[in-house]
Amino acid sequence: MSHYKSNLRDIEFNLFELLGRDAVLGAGPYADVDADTAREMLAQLVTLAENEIAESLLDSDRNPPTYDPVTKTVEITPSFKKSYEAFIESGFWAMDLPEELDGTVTPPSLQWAKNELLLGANPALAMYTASYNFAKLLYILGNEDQKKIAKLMVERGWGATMVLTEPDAGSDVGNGRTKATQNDDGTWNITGVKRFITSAENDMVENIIHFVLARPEGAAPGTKGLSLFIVPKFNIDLETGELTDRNGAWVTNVEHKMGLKVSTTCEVTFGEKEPAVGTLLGDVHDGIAQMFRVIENARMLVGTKAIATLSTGYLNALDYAKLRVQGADMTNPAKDAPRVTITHHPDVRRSLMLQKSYAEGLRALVLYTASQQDIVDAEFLATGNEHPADGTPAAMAARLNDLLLPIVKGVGSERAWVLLGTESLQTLGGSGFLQDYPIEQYVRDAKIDTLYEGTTAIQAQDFFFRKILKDQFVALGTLAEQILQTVKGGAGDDKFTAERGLLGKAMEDVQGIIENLGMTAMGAYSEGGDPKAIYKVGLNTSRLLLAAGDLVIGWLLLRQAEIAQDKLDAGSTDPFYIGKVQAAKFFTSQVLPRLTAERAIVEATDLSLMELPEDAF
Ligand code: ST9
Ligand code: FAD
Repeated sequence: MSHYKSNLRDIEFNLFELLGRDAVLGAGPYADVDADTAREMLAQLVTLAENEIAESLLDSDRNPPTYDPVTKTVEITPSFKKSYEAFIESGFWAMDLPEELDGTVTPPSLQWAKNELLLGANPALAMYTASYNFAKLLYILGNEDQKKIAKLMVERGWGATMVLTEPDAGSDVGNGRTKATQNDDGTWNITGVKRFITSAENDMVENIIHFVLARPEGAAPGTKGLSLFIVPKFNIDLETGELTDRNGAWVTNVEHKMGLKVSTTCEVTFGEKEPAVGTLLGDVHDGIAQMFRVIENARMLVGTKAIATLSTGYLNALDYAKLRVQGADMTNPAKDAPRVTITHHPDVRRSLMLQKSYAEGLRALVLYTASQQDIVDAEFLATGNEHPADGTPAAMAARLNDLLLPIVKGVGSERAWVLLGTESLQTLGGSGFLQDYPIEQYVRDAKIDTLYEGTTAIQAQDFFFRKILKDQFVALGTLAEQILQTVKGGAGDDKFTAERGLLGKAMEDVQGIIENLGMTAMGAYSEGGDPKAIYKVGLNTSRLLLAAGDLVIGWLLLRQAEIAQDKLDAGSTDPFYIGKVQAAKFFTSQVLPRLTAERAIVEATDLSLMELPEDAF
């Protein structure tokens, strides 16, 4: 039986009942894929994900890829290769591609629904096959030769990597030392050692295209001095498309890890013996901005991965809880009382509802964020304009997407990894600790999500400093206005008066936190201000990110509950809708009130922690 339990019903509820994607599908640039076709595609993807793709998850954890230091090659677990081949044969990767690369043009919301299914079934597979997205970016940003490489990447199914990290440049990408020196023919020689590079070597593809950040000689320090180079594993004859000689980018080590073992994490050495030759992306020195196009996509992917894993973790726990008989019902103290399934115990119900509300609330967040991307993408496809004019709906959707990305990535990964351990695994008791069930692997595989693509601390700083302060509160204001509508909503017979009140209070608390941190930051940066006051902000940015995440989740759950309640009022007895109403009631009453305490902590923050001598820790 498959380890992977998808939740197609909830995906479709989000796409069609909450977010009205039927109006986007089958129209404008997405004319070829209407809502019925989309549903059919998702149904096929579920079958593929739960079977061929999920099949190798456990085996490839127990039998991870092997690295040969002599040939500097990696042999991927055979069962995983089969899953990989099944996905390639399915052709569903075309959903991510533009028409020019023979893609099936689909809106991002449908692409992320597809991604959830892949990431939940076998996350590394979605990471290896993200190469199609890299090809799309290379096609958009590349010069004529690079566009040819992009086409070959698709036609021949090549792999791709994003290459930023170095031993002394993790979070601090601008500290990178890898060098680029221009050759007489305009190409560049790359020299240096990068580490932790995902998918940099494997035997499933004939070539791998590395997207490498390096510093041209004489360029400025920091991230702004970095340029992005396209460095193939094998050089390519662009006339014939054939591979020529081996380029000097070699994997010199593969890491041994806690989880996600089938995803190779590689040290890549450039230009040690023979030159590692690359070309400058799009012939422009704009490396960090170009790489952030990849990073934004990858942050969304990592958040979706975490959330997909939480969802299958919850559904596995739920199945177990429905079957596991242990103890008597609390209302019957007799020693010989009949034994009941553990779903009868209040504490198990609390735990299951906590898992359900976060898993479903976070899914709604992913797809709501993706629906902002739909607006931006449709504008680009219609006009070719990547930077919509200020004041247009597409410009606002882009800003809202930017604001939400650190929540998807940072909050999605933190909540998923913790809840998978403290709640999903816990539901199985001691059995959860065993490899007989998939959850212990889910916990190990999901931990990485809080680390790569920028740790949670980095997401939190991005959220506050870039997405709120630098954006001058514009996207935040738009989001707050939408939440306020839900707080105020409801007719005379409104069944959610209490929940709206709780959501309103949570919003007030998050606004209070932002106001406090905003004033503190402005004070610290102002002339004559105390620069050390900025530490008070640094002590609380992660707290703010998680609080904002809870607020947005609570809001989306309540919007879902409104839709569900309408169905119930119209006579539906569908337990799906009953569950939706309960999830909103639970989350607003049991999770959101905690934000008042978070606000009090922020407001009481002093500098004592920063003044503490290091040896007092
Ligand atoms: C990694 C990979 O961990 C793990 C998994 C791999 C999975 C593979 C799958 C990938 C799928 C992807 C598909 C790709 C294809 C996409 C196709 C799409 C068509 N937003 O604040 P400043 C830029 S990889 C946008 O001064 P510092 C911006 O240009 C390793 N841009 O920063 C800005 O200039 P300006 C991941 C942003 O102090 C410039 O950077 N490693 C954003 O110089 C400088 O900004 C990390 O993630 C943003 N949010 O540097 C590193 N932020 O302001 C984490 C910055 O003028 N560290 N820019 O616009 C950080 O993020 C740091 O905060 C830092 C700081 C490096 C940005
Ligand atoms: P550090 O930056 O040393 O951070 C250590 C701790 O300090 C963290 O808790 C961090 O939050 C905190 N910290 C650091 N700076 C700050 C700050 N300014 N403010 C507050 N807290 C801070 N990289 C790639 O380029 N390509 C890949 O494909 C890739 N794949 C990866 C796959 C795996 C399995 C792993 C483990 C890593 C991968 N990475 C990749 C690298 C990954 O992005 C980095 O590990 C990550 O960005 C963190 O960098 P670091 O490990 O050096 O930690």
